[in-house]
Amino acid sequence: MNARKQKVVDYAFSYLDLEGSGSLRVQNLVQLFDISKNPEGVKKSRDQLLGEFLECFSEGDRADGKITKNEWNTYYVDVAISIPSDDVFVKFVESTWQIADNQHDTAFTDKVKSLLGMTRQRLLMLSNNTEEEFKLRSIFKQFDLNHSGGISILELAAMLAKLGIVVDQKYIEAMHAQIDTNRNGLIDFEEFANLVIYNPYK
Ligand SMILES: [Ca+2]
Ligand SMILES: [Ca+2]
Repeated sequence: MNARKQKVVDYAFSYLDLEGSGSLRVQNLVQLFDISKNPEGVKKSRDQLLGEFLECFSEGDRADGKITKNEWNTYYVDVAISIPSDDVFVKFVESTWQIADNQHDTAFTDKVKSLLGMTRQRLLMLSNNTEEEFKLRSIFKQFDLNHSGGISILELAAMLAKLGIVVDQKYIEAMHAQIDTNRNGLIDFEEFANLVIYNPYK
């Protein structure tokens, strides 16, 4: 694999290893595995792709339900052979794991981090610098416009506008993905409180 391919493969691993444990769980990845946005040039079906993916982690030492960084690399070395184009390969890895475009670009991630920091500051201002749960809950409710119990990407966009933070949609999506740690598509109260209280995105 050349440097460009390696970079996205490394990034995908760290992106998926939420707890920084150094290995990924096959079971979790199967649920995420997405081919709906595969770039042109990748013609295989989900069953085929997932089959090859699972096959790679089903032999000997590799059959323990976990994927180490090395095993991850081994898999993608094979994939890279069947997808010679760097552009197609990068898009393929991004779309499989729903990594937003450019997210592994350092300038982009730095900007997302600083936006998260800014959002946190404004939320703290709004709560008069208290981190008390009832106060945070009432702020959270204001931004959960449809009372679904979670903040969607659209609701996050409205929240940021209200906080005076105006940015492109791609940043909003990336911020949402960062805050939504359990990846269910909504920022629930715990995830919201994490952002405000712990500032985990320094
Ligand atoms: Ca909602
Ligand atoms: Ca969530």
